[in-house]
Parts: sequence; structure tokens; C-alpha cells
Amino acid sequence: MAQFQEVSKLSSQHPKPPGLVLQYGTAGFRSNAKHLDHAMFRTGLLATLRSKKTKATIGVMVTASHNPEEDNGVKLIDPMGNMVTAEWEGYATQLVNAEQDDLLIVLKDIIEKETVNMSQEANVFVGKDTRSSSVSLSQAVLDGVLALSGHSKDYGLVTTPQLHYMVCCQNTQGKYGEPTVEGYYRKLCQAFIQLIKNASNCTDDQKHLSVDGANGIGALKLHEMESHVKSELQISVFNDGSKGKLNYECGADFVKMQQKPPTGMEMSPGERCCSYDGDADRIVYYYTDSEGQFHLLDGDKIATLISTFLKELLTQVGLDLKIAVVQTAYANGSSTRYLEDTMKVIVRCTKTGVKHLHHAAQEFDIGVYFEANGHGTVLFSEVAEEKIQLLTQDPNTNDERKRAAQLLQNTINVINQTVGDAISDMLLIEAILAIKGMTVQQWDAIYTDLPNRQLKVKVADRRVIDTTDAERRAVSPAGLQEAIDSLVKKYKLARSFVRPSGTEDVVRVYAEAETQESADALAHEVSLAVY
Ligand code: NG1
Ligand code: ZN
Repeated sequence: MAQFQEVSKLSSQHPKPPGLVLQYGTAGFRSNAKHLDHAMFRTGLLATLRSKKTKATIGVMVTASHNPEEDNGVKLIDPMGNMVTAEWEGYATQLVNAEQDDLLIVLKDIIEKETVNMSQEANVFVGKDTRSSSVSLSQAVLDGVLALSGHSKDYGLVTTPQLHYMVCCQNTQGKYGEPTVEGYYRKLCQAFIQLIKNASNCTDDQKHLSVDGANGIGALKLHEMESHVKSELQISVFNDGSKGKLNYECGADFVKMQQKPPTGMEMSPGERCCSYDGDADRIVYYYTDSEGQFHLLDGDKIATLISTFLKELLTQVGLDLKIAVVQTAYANGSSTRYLEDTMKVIVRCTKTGVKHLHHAAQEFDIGVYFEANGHGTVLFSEVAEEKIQLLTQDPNTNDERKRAAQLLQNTINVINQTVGDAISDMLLIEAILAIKGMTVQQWDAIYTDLPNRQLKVKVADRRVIDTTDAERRAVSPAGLQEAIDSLVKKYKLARSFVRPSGTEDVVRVYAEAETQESADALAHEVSLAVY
């Protein structure tokens, strides 16, 4: 078939280095950018097949998020803006690892297994981050789509959540919004402006926010968005890529892991600040107090703020909708305790990786999910959205209920339900703080984090560690969990677990305890037990 001749021809321009093996992990393929050209081309091929199979538009995002500038990566986005299924992740790994001469065999095998109708049209949206390697790598993706005669639309520089949004808008015939960057700003910012109208007496201090753009795409996009919200939110962008290196000593991952401010940011005591990661799907907040001490408000604090706000609104509208917060094992123990005991909301714990959290959140009318590292969003079920919409239009609803229903409606519109989104989360958080007249210190004081420490351990083969109970307990190697249990017993309010990373060749160790010294010591002792 002529179609496959084109694949052969173009794939020879994107040859696979013999013997190289890559794995489609939690965040797609990720590696040093030098090794990825063939992976990009082949992901373009697979996205085209996925589009033919689903009869819908598929997204391909070229980014390595918080990884160093030298790395890159690629991720597929399914029709509703969600992650692809485990089966197709498996195909991605097979296709990318096929040696050059076997490519067509593996490709045809996938077509056969999935009974893909090759005469079906295909449509693929492509986006990229600001890495210098992203230019040629995203071109390789476009070549892959072309090789199978698919249509592609190159969105160029966009954040990861923006591309998820475009894919969802396209496949819902505009019901979710308009699939353009301008349409994205319009939808989110209009909802934000509506929300903020409910804030009384906002001071200039409250209207100001400093953002660390991680020298990446988020900074660029904030500049584009600024004019839409200027009257209500004055943003100072630091690490906007004009001087520093992407993710280097800045960005959400650096701030969360190092528990200190990014370099390149001017902070006065008490001032509200936040950091995005390299592709703007994560956000964390922080401030320094008058003694110069650093305070981090991570994904757990964000989930708490948002779920408190939503729960209060649900009480006001009198709708019986089930709200839950979804976390991972990395959630600070204090947050879980506060949510369950004080807030009385349902808390679920899932394995690390957004797809697990997203999936669990879909089981509730309102599912607030956040990883401690700041990746998260809120999902509203169709039923919840309908009930809220009806209330906003009901002539028999009293003013208080109507106001609360409007706030819920605008929250639905400001939040990017397809995936965690730093820009969208930031707008919602800013609106909530303004409406509640809350300072960042008051937000921080809702509960006190248990001191914690995360470490990485290099081992010969991280896959020997197998876990259960949402990764909170190790089932292999034999004796490891018992060793962790006895170390944990030495410290007050302590908890610790280990798991193999899905994105790096390391084992991650997490420990929390009553004091920072204890958390550090426990993390260190557990990492020795992992060897
Ligand atoms: P791994 O490398 O599997 O721990 C990391 C993050 C995840 C998620 C993915 C994808 C931690 C502890 N892990 O996964 O939460 O964000 O990267 O980027 O933060
Ligand atoms: Zn990211």
C-alpha cells in the first residue's frame, strides 16, 4: 500500500538508534532530547491510528515538564482531553522500540489488533513547550502524522493543559469552549471576573501576585493572558525565560522538593507568590514570614482551600452532591486528617500519576484531586453541572442560593477539567482568597503540615520494589516493609514509604514525622534499607 511506503520513506529520516529502549511511563516518553527523534515520529504515527480508531481528534504534546532543559518528552492526549488507555500506552512502547526494519510489522500488528479502519480520516493536534529541542521534535511528530495521511494542526507553543483543553473543545463540538488559545483565555478569564465580583473591598495588596514562570511556557502564556484580568489581578512574572534556564533552580518542582524559594524572585515578607512547572500543569504557592521563614502551600493546601470553598457553597445551595478529595501517598498526613476529621469530606488515596487520581475523582459528583506537588484540578459530573445550571436559572430560588449557584457555575468555567492547569488553578485560588477575604497566612494556618522529606535512591533495578495499598506498603523485596515498619516506630507521628519512580530511574523515599530532624533521619534510614 502506498500509505506504508510513505511511512518507510519518512521513518528513514527519523531512524531509531539500534538497541535503544524507551518506556511510555506515567508522563509518556521522557529522555535526553538527543534520543527522541524516532520516538516523536512514531508517536505521530500512533496518534494518527488512535484518531482513526476513536474517530476523534487526538493530541500530542512535546514537553518534559519539570525535567532539565536537555531532556524532552512526548505524551498522547485522548479525545476528552484525558490520558490514553493502558493498552495504547503499551502500543506506544512497542512501536517506539521496534528496530528500524520491524517498524512496519509492529505498525500493521497494532492496526490489526485494534481493527483500525485505515480509510477513516485522522486529526491530530500538536503542541510544544519552550525547549530548544521541541522545534525539531514536534516537526518529527507532524511528519509521523503526515506519513499516514492524517490531518494535523500545529498549535506551536502552548502549555500542556492548553493542548488538553483544545482537544476536548474540538471533540465536544465547542460545548466545552472554543479550541483556540484566545478562546481559552476568554472562557477562564470571564469566569474569573464573574467570581471576583463577589469579593468586597479587595486591597491592592490582595490584587497582586508574583509568579515564578520556571523560565518556561507558563511565563509566556501569562503575558498573553494578563490583559484579560488586569483590572482584578496584577501579576508580576519572574523567571520569564528572558535570562535564566528552564527549571534551573526555579519552578514548582524545585520549590516543592527543596522547600525554598526559587532564585530570581523578589519576595517581601508576607507577599503571596506561586511557581509553575516547565509546562504549566503544576502550581504551588508560598510566602516568607517576617522572620524570613519560608512557608509552602502545596497541592494538599490547594485541595483543602478549594474543597472547603465548594463544600460551603454546596451547603448554601442545598444540593445533595457528593464531594471528595483524591490524594496520593505523598499527601501530608495533616491534610488528610484535617479533611476527614474537621471538614468531614471523603478522602481517597490512589497510586501516583494523574490518570489514577483523575479516574478516582470521576466517581463523585465533585472530585477535587491534587498531587502534593501541585498537579490537580476539580471534576464535576454531568449531573452536578446540570443541577447547578438549573438552580442559576430557577426563578423560585432565593438570592443567597442563586448567588452560591452562580459561584459554583463560574467555578466550573474557570477550572480546566481536562487536566491539572497552573493558570486555571491560579485563577480559582486567587478568586477564592479574594471572596473569602483571606490572606495567604490565614490559608496556610488552616492546618500545619507535618515536617517531611523526600529522597531519591539509585539502585541496580528499581523494579524489584513492588507495592500495594496505593503504594503505601512494599510487598517486595521480602523484609523491606518490615524494616520500614520498625524504623517508623522509632519516631512520633511518623509515616514512610518507598516506591519506584515512573519517570526517573530511581526509587523515591518519603518520610514524615513530628519534627524535621525526625523526618530527615527517618528518610535517610529508610533509604539505607532500600539498598
Ligand atoms: P514519579 O517519577 O513516578 O514519582 C512524578 C511525580 C508524580 C507525577 C509524575 C508525572 C512525585 C513524587 N512524583 O512521578 O506526582 O507528577 O512525575 O510528571 O511528585
Ligand atoms: Zn508538568
